[in-house]
Amino acid sequence: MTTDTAARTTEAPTVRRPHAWPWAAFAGIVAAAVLLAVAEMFAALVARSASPVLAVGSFIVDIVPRPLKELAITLFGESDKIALLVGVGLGAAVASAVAGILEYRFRFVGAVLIGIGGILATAAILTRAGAGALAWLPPVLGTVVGIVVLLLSISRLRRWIRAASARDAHKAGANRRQFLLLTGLTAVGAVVVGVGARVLNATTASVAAARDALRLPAARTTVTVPAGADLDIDGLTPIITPNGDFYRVDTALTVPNVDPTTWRLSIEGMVDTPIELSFDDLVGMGLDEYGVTLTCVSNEVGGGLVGNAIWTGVPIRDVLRMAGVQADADMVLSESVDGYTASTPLSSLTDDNLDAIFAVAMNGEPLPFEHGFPVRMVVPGLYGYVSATKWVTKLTVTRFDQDEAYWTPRGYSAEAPIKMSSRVDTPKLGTPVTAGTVVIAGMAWAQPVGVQKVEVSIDDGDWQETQLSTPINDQSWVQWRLDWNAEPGSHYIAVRATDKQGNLQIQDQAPIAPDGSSGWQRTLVTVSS
Ligand SMILES: Nc1nc2c(c(=O)[nH]1)N[C@H]1C(S)=C(S)[C@@H](COP(=O)(O)O)O[C@H]1N2
Ligand SMILES: [Mo]
Repeated sequence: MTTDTAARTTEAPTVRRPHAWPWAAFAGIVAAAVLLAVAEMFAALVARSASPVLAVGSFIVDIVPRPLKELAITLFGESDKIALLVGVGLGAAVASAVAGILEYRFRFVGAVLIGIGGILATAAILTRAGAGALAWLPPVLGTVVGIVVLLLSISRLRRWIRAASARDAHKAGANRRQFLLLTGLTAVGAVVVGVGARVLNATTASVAAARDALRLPAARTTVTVPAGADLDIDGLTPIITPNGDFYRVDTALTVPNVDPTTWRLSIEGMVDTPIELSFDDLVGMGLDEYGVTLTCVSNEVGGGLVGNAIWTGVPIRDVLRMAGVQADADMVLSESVDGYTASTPLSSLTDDNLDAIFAVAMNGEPLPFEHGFPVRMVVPGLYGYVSATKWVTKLTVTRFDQDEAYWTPRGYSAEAPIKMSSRVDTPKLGTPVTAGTVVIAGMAWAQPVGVQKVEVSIDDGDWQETQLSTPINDQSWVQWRLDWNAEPGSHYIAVRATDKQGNLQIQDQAPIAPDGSSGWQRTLVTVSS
């Protein structure tokens, strides 16, 4: 007590004038945090999808130009979405700090800035697919509360600084305490409420339980993986990709949670009778297994955006037949619960010799959430972006000259058959091998025709035919191997495939846009003595 009083008396004559800008910036950031927390809280009450953080993030994912998207994937890989959210967060923090400083210098300018931010967030939310009727409410309420917090705290800050300039120690102290109390408490409150509500909004518990409880009827026919389908070589990709290792590509910031008991599939557009199926209706049509290799258009030559699974499902042609497709239709636009769309040629879905399916299981278990639970499409021979719609909920039978899909205006072809490709898995660039007999091995695919042969050329020498694994079917990739007598030094290994119709893999190099990469992989390997 005594020392305290002593300290105060010695300090009292010099009333320190605080640095206004850092405090104003802090007030701006607190106001933005309040905006987000209040919006998130009301979103938890009225509209789970109205989360401003995710809506703005998703909006940016959709408007970012393709080269930037590719750069983000190159830089951050699987963490590209986390990087985006961190980027959005940092951008919002800087903008709100600026709003705080401006509000301090020019009354109401910061408030207008926060208001503009709120309007942009509201617009991002309202333009998301599946935005409910009340989706505007959370961001609008959040913006109002955020602006009030900004005005109150900046006016306290101004009083504090005015009193400090006037050397009124008592008044300065009182206003300082009020400012710190207001911003401090609201900051803590915003973090607690915001994080709590976000966690609540992201709750997947009920759908996860529904997936665990799901008992699918046994498949009537199963895929037999023949003996010799997997050459079982060190460093070679397994012939069936385990679900946990399967590549994932989609535009979804958070994985959609779709409850199979409320899920519906509607078939609309150019059909005789629009129909709607429940999950039980679909599964009740009878399940069969299909082995299909899925490939992403973004896969570079030699890349890993490709995987093979045994899918359990129902042929799409059987469902289309129930609705009755009209004669002049030539495309099916499939739509996900999150608004993503793909355009698939109608003929690929109605062909009796090509098993395009609605898949409900992947390698013997219900689809993992990231791979489209409860129902996705799988079409042999077409890149995923034009066929493999996950979380699918609607098919519109239409025409290519009437409708377009998500990626079409973004620089990718409306139609995109998978280009035949082959790659070397082992030996790997940067992993030296020892001289002597070295097994060169890799994968090759030519859906839906099938791979006839794979050839390898060492140091641009003669093409040597490799040994192929026993194919599961023509829709699935194969493994290949070649024993090589490796001599010390650096060597080039090139690989190319030929399909069962005698077509040679395209040698000309093409980038992934607009319809998939091509070229023969040529990889460098170091052999030590
Ligand atoms: N709903 C939805 N489905 C989608 C996509 C998407 O962005 N959203 N991406 C497609 C693309 S580009 C590919 S390559 C495949 C990938 O499927 P996977 O993630 O199960 O490997 O899903 C397709 N289905
Ligand atoms: Mo893709």
